[in-house]
Amino acid sequence: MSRGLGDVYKRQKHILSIGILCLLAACSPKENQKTFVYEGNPLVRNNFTADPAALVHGDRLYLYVGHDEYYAGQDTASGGREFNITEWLCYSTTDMKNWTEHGAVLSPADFKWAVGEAWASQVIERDGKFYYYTTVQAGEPCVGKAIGVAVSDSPTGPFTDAIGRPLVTDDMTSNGARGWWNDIDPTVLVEEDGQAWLCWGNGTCFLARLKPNMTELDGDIAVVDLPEYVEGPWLHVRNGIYYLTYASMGEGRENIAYATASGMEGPWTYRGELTGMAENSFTIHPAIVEFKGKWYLFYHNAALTLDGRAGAIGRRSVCVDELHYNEDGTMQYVEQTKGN
Ligand code: FUB
Repeated sequence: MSRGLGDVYKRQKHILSIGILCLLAACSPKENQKTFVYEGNPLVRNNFTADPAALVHGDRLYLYVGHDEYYAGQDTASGGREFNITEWLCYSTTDMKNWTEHGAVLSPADFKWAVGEAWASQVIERDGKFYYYTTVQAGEPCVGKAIGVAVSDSPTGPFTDAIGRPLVTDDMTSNGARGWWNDIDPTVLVEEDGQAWLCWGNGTCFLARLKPNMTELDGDIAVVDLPEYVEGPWLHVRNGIYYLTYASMGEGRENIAYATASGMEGPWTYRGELTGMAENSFTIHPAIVEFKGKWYLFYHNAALTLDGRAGAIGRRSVCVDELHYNEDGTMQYVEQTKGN
């Protein structure tokens, strides 16, 4: 009798071990996925990458970036044509040191109405679905920069167009200084009570509620007045303080500044610069998340030389530095470091 019980116990232990192994296998990077170890900034060194957006899900931090690609003529182009971004890439980590490459997870070609160009994005999770809000160039009849939303059951895709049309088009907002290309750079925040907000814009910072389905605006589009606002807003909340961090105009190039409020409807109080300008780059673009007890600021510079090509306005590199808060909730100025 006691031997019988021992056998059952051994068998259960065996089954448990197999279960744990399967779970570990499912959670670890697949064999054909490439990995790399963080060696300091820039974080990604085998591709030019820009416009970081970070998402923490479970034990893992996912980093979504635009893939800055070289094209002949890039170095003499101007007016936004310096960029050649035809896909968004995803990387992930469980410890900020060992990174897994998930490759391209979305491309403008995944939106039937798009005619190319993959600018800044953010991915967020709600009720088990992952929503990819992103900037794409829309074709007829909504010509101009537009915001699309794709959805997936997994943070690494596949993502598919959630609504078959842009969520925000040029005709929905006033044009301001940047004309047809001011509807770019979406950021999304879901409050504890479930209210979701979409914020975006170049030259003007737009803000609107999202319906619970995450794929329709709910009500009017407001404008948030922020000093030296250029683009790249990022929303986050910590201890009841709401933060709107953005690329602002520094001395001829962008730096990062931010404002805070006690709620999404404002009023927003300007809190000053969070960083200086990025090395060798006209643009900079913030993403802020808490991961395993530490806060991080992701941004890009253009400090990497890859395949003999120096960093440039359209050949940028994502970096990360730690972020610290003061007692009163303001964020401490972040020095852009080499990270090692
Ligand atoms: O990458 C293209 C554009 O440059 C982004 O949409 C802006 O935020 C700026 O980084």
